[in-house]
Amino acid sequence: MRILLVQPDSNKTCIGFKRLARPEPLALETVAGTVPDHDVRILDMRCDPDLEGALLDFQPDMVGTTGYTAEVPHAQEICRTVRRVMPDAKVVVGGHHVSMSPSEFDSDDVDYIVFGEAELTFPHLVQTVESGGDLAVVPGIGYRDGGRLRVNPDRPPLKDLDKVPWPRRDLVAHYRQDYFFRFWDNVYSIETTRGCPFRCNFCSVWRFFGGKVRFKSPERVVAEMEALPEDCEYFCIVDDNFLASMPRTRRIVQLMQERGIKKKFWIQGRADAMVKDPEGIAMAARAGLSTVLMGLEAYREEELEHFNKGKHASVAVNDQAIEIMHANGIDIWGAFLVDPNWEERDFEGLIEYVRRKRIQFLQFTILTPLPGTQLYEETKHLIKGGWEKFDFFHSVLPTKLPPEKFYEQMANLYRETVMSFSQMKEMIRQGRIPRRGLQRAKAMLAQVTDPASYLDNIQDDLRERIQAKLGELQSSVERLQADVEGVQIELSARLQLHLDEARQLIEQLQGDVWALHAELSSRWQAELKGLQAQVESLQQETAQRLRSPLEGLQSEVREAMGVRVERLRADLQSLRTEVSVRLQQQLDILQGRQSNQPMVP
Ligand code: B12
Ligand SMILES: C[S@@+](CC[C@H](N)C(=O)[O-])C[C@H]1O[C@@H](n2cnc3c(N)ncnc32)[C@H](O)[C@@H]1O
Ligand code: SF4
Repeated sequence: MRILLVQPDSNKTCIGFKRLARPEPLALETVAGTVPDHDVRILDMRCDPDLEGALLDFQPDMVGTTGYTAEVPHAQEICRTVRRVMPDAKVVVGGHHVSMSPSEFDSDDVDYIVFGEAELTFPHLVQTVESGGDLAVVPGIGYRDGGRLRVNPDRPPLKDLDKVPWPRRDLVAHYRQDYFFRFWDNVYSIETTRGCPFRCNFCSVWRFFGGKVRFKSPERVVAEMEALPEDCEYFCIVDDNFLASMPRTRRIVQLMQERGIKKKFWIQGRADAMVKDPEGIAMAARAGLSTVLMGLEAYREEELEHFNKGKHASVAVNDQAIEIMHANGIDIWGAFLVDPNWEERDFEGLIEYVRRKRIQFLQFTILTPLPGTQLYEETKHLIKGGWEKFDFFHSVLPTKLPPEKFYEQMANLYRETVMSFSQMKEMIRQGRIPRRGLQRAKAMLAQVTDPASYLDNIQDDLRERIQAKLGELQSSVERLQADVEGVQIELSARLQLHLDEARQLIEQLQGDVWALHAELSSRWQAELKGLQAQVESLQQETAQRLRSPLEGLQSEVREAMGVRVERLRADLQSLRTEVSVRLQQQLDILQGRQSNQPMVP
C-alpha cells in the first residue's frame, strides 16, 4: 500500500512556541515505523504546504494525519482536501485530539480513526483494509459504517516500549534544515517513556496514555541516542517526565558517558523527582542535560493543591528543585499556569516570584480545558472560541478582567520576567546557548510581550475560522451534491425498474383487454344476433299488428272514397245534365232570337 502521512501546518493564530520550536514530526515518523512493508511518505505541511501536489505525485491508497487540539481545523482541512483530490484514498486520523474528542472527525471525509497509540492498531488496520477484512474486529479504531462512526473497544496500551519501532527519520531528511528547537538547529527528538502516574486536573497526558508510566530500557534509549548523526549537537527527550524513575535516569546517563555520547539535551521533569535524587540530577548535568521544563504551575500553595499535582508537590519542593538546577548549571524552563480568573495582583505576585527565583526561561500558559481532562468536564459549558484557540495563549474560558486588560497583563508578565538581552549575551559567552538561534528567541519574545499580538490575531483568527467554516460548508455542499446525484441515479434506476414493470403490466393488461374484447365481442355478436332476431320478430309483429288496422282503414277510406267518387260522378252527371239543359235552353233562346233577328256569332 502507498501511505502518505501528513503533518498539519501550525495554527496561524498560534502565538508562542510556533516561532520557537518546529520539531521533527516524531509521531508520524513512529507511525511510519509500524508499517515497514509498505511504501510510506511524510509530508510536513509546516515546511511544504502543497498537499495537492504531494497527493497527485504519490497517488496514495491511504492518507493519515494527526493533530493537537489547536490544529483540529487544519487536520479537518487536510481530510477534506484528500477526499476532494483523491476520493478513493482512505483517510485515517490519529493523535491526541481525535483520541479524546472524535466527534470533530465524525465526517464523510474521514474513513478511520486510530485511538491512542499506533504501534499495534495501525498495522492491524492497514492489513485489514488491504485484505478487505472485517473492521469490526480491529480494537482501538473507529470506522464509518452506514454513514455513521462506529467505535470499537479500546486496545490495551503496548506493554513493552522496546517494541516501539524506531522512528523513520529518513522520511523527513529533506526537511531537516527546517527543523529547530529554541536556539538550536538540527535538533532531534527521542521518546523514552510514555504515560504518567499523576492526576493533574488540567493535563490530558495521563488520560491519553493510561495512568501508568511505561519505560523503554536504558539500552534501547542509549542505542537511539548513539544513532543520532554526528552533527547533531542537541536533542530533546519528549517524555512528560523523564525523571519518573531516577534509578533508570542514572543508568541512562551513565551509559551515555560510557558510550561517549557528548550532546546537550532537553527534558521535562517533575520538581519532586529532582528533589528526591539531587545526585542523579548532577549526573544528568554532567552527561549534557541542558534545560529542564518543570511544571512549577503556581507560586501559591492553595493553587498548586487545587491542580492536584500530587502529594509530594508543593511550592517548597519547587523552590528546592530550582536550587538543585541552579547548583548544577541546568537551565530552568519554568512552566506556570495563568488562571483566567486572575486579576492584576495575581500577575504581579507571579512576576515577583519568578524574578526572585532567577528562572531563565518561562512559559506562562493560560489554563485551558483540553478535551479529556477533568477541567474540561467542569468547564465545557463556559468554553468560547474554536479549537484553534486551544494553544494555551488564548483564553477559551471567560476572563475575569476585560480581555484587553487580561492580555495586557499576559504581555506584561513576559516583558517583566524575560531575560534581558545582556543576560542572553552572557549565556552565549558561557556557551550555554548558541548565537544563531537568538533571532528566533527575539521574534518570539517580541510577540509574547506585545498585547496586540494576542488581540490582533482575533481578526486573523476570525478570518481563518470563517474560511474553515466556508471550507466545511463547501464540502457539505459537495457531499450533498454527491448525495443528490446518488439519489438521482438510484431514483432513475428505480424509476426505470418501475417503468419496465409498468410496461410489462400494460402489455399484460392489453392482452387481457384483447382477450376480454374478443370474448365480449363474440358475446355481443351472439347477443346482437339474438337482439336482431328479437327486433325482426318485433318488427314483424308490429308490422302485423299495424297491417290489420291499416287494411280496415284502407277499405274504409276506399269505401268512403268510392262513395265520394260515386257522389261526385253523380253530381258531375247531374251538373252535366243541368249544364246541357241550360245550354239547350240558352241555345233554344238563342235560336228563337235568331229567327226574328239577323244572326250574330
Ligand atoms: C514534546 C512535546 C512538545 C515539545 C516538542 C519538542 C520536540 N522536540 O518534539 C514542544 C515544547 C515544542 C511542544 C509544544 C507544544 N505542545 Co506539546 N507536547 C510534547 C509531548 C510532551 C510529547 C509529544 C511527542 O512527540 N510524543 C511522542 C510521539 C511518538 O507520541 P504521540 O505524539 O502521542 O504519537 C503517538 C500516538 O498519538 C499516535 N498518533 C499520533 N498521530 C497519529 C496519526 C496517525 C495517522 C495514527 C495512525 C496515529 C497517530 O501514534 C503515535 C505513536 O504511538 C506531548 C505530550 C505527550 N506525551 O504526548 C505534548 C503535547 C502534545 N503538547 C501539547 C501542546 C498543547 C503543545 C503546545 C500547543 C503548547 C504551547 N504552549 O504552545 C505547543 C504546540 C507546538 C506547535 N504545534 O506549534 C499537548 C496537546 C494536547 C492537545 N490535546 O492539544 C500535549 C499532549 C501535552 C499536554 N497535555 O499539554 N510540545
Ligand atoms: C508535561 S507538563 C510539565 C512537566 C511535568 N510533567 C510536570 O508536571 O512537572 C507540561 C506543562 O504544560 C502546561 N500545561 C499542560 N496542560 C495545560 C493546560 N491544559 N492548560 C494550560 N497549560 C497546560 C503546564 O504548565 C504543564 O506543567
Ligand atoms: S502535568 Fe505532568 S505530572 Fe501532571 S499529569 Fe501531566 S504529565 Fe503528569
